[in-house]
Amino acid sequence: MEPTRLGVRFTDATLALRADESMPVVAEDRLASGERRLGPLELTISMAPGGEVATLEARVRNASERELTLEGVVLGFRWRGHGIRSLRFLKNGWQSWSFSGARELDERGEPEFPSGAWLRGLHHAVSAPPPDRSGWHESALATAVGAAPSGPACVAGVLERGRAFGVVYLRREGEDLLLEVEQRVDALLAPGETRELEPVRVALGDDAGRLLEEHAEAHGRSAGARTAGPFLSGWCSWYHFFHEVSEQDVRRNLDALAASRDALPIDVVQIDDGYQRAVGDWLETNERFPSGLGRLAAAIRSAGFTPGVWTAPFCVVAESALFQKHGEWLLRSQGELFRGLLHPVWSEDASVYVLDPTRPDVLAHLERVFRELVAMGFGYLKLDFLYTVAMRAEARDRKVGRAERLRRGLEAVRAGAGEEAFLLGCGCPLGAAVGVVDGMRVGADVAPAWQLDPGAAIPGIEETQPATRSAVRGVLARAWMHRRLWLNDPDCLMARSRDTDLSAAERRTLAAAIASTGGLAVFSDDVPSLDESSRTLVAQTLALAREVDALGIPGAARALRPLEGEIAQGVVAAGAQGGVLALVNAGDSREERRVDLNALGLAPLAGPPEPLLGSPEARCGEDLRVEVELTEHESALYRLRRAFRLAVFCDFDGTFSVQDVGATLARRYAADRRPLYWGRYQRGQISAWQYNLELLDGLPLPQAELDAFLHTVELDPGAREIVEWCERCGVPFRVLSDGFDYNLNRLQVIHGVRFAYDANRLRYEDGVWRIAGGHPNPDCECGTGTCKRGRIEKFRAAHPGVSVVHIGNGRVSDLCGALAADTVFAKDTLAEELQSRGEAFEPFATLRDVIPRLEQLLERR
Ligand code: 9PG
Repeated sequence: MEPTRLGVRFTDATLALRADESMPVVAEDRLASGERRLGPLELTISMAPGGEVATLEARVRNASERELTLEGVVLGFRWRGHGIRSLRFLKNGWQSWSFSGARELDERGEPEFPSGAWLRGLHHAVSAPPPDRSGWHESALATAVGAAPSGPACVAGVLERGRAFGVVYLRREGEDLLLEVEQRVDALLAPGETRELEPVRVALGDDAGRLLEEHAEAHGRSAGARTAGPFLSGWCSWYHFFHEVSEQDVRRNLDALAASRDALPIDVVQIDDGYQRAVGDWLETNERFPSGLGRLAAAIRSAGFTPGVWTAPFCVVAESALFQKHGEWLLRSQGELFRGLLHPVWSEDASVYVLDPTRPDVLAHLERVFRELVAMGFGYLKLDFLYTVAMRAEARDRKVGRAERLRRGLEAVRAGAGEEAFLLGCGCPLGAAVGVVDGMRVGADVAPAWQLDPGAAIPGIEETQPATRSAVRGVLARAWMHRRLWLNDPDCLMARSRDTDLSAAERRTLAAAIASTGGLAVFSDDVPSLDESSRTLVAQTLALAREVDALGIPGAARALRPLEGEIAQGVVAAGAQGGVLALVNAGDSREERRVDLNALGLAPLAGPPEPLLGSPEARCGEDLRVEVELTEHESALYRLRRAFRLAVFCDFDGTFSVQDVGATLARRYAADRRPLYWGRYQRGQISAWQYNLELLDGLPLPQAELDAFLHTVELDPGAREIVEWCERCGVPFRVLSDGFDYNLNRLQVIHGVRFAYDANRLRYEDGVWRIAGGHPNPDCECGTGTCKRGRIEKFRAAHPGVSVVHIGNGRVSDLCGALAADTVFAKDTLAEELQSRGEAFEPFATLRDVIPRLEQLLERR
């Protein structure tokens, strides 16, 4: 990969804003490290090549005496000698709903858009491609390009943080591939002013899927992605009730959800579009919601769920009080108010106007609204139609570019909502939201129909309009983003068999896409009217998504052959113990799906793939080639159990990590109460878990402080090695911890290590800890929240004949695990306790000492 070209697009700022971005590259030079003068601009480039990966940083200075509008900066590369006859690439759409799927890199380039620049601008960072991009293909944010189904590949993209929008342009030139990464800034630069651009990253390898994952990890790290939150499931009003939703509908469903808590365990109950008096006035309800938002949130909370609410924070219609009061807060275009979309249900004349976050008063307003919603009790905020604020329009402060407008608006929402609220981006340009949102919708809307009604299709954006097929395409194409940039939101499951045009096969396809990618698991049906088989589909999908997500952070799901077809043919999500395989036929005819599990590194299996969700049985020979025939729009989901002879369970606090997180926190933050409860615990008056509850439940330890503390937690010097060794040898490794999921999630991200775990649950509520036992076992004397013996016994029942190793250091929860294991590695008080009981164990100092012993155990079996 050779750096080739550096170019800039700019205009004289005294000119009025052009209606589109068709400004060509006006100055260019060779791309190399150092300073370059391009016309009135001075560019400083630094390149950090690292083997097969290069990261470039760039800075632009206006070296002239005039104001300039910096439209964009181009960094170009040439990939020589890839030797691929027919190249394919992943086209990633600009915002949540935009087309994402694989395409052929043909000679023609991006097809001409049939419906004008404004409409194109709903789904592209650049509403009208400049003439010099004709014949080029494009992908927003990042792309993978290479051979299909497998072979050499290149990933390139912009590690966005809200300073610019990245677009990667691709074109074949003879044997070479030209690859130009553009950053769209669209902001005014004063004389002498300097701007940092976003980092650009380019990497080569032989596995497009793996390259995309590494790219997202690098992006997440550089942008401070919020990826460590717990798994989330929920119910949403939209896809059954749509705009007509009423308070009564929500309450009926709330009651049904509370009554089905055991069968359908969910966290969030989310009210969608339809409650508000007018778009823009988010705190006031219409006549269908007589109690108002606050009371409804309280009802949801007292039923034991997290209340969630939908808003379109930047959208305003003429009917709103906000519009009447603050017409001056809106983006404009050529002397008129700018329209971010047309929506006949929201407004009499369909016009939807857009707030201008370059105004401090608008930011203060956003902050106020979201502070108020959180004060009402909403902990989950779905933020919709976010792209509108980043479209080409006139803002008051022209020094703030389009990506930055979105970023500032989102940051104001975060400032108002606080650190604990879960923010879900929807209709959102992806990159600019990394580090602010917790979740991101990664596909078009699902719908109770597979395909869009042709009568409703808008030329050029058909593939982005609500349809289950389009949603599934995006979810598979963007599976690699999960837990690297945020938690993926695949959109809602609709499991009902009435009031829907989805066939049973299509419902299973949607369920399989949600379950196998492990993101948010939200369903949207009228719960009281669900029949038994639909309820089962919901329950199983939620449980499987939870299981896939629990395979470890970052996310485990990987699309099969991501460059091959427009819609990936399936997903595999597996750890050493196994996982799930989804095979998808989004086509309109019967098709055979084949996958070689051996080639995927999953051999040996403990048995044939087990059909889930009522999927058809698959053929699977000794060679682990799986074959199944799928009818149109049908998918099959399988559980894969991998064969292994040895399994390792490892304590976390003081064993996998150096410090004991829970004990340190208790000592530091509950010092006053600790002696009292410690005494009670020592005397056997309270259990270990009750001790935890007394000290930690309600702990007012601010999240930022906890995070700062977690950053000081070190891992055992052999921690990473033992995980890697287990992965390499096909030995399941699982952390068993009487600590908390939140901390384990954070620490996986902080240390870039991935492991599955069982632990207790920790949530923040009103600034304080709320803890819950993860796996208590009343039959065990340990009295912990996560009984290690219970976990190990459950594992043994499912895997008879497997030799179980337990590694630990503590006398309470680890003793209980140790006594249930075949081989015990012990140090500290666990070693003392076992010694005094005359129980066998192997002493160790660090996990490094354990690895050679595991090797012997594996050989001996
Ligand atoms: C509420 C809905 C739901 C849904 C969101 C968003 O292209 N379109 O016309 C289009 C319309 C609606 C839409 C997406 C696209 O849905 O994704 O979950 O909240 O708004 O109005």
